[in-house]
Amino acid sequence: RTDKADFHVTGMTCAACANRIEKKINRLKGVQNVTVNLALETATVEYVQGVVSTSDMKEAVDKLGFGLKEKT
Ligand code: 9UX
Repeated sequence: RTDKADFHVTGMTCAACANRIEKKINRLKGVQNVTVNLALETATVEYVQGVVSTSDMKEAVDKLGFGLKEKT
């Protein structure tokens, strides 16, 4: 089934940062939709459970030099 995760994003300083993060998460298999908001420092991801995990997303974004923290 499809799940949705909301994250706080750290380290973004310009609009291109937000685009880079969006593209990176979007490339992960099982991700269906990504929205990154630079001003709000948030990311919302729709994904297929069991295909990709929030840990996978954190790892991918970490490699770009940004931080993702799931909101609870
Ligand atoms: Mo903007 Mo972000 O020049 O990694 S792209 S700072």
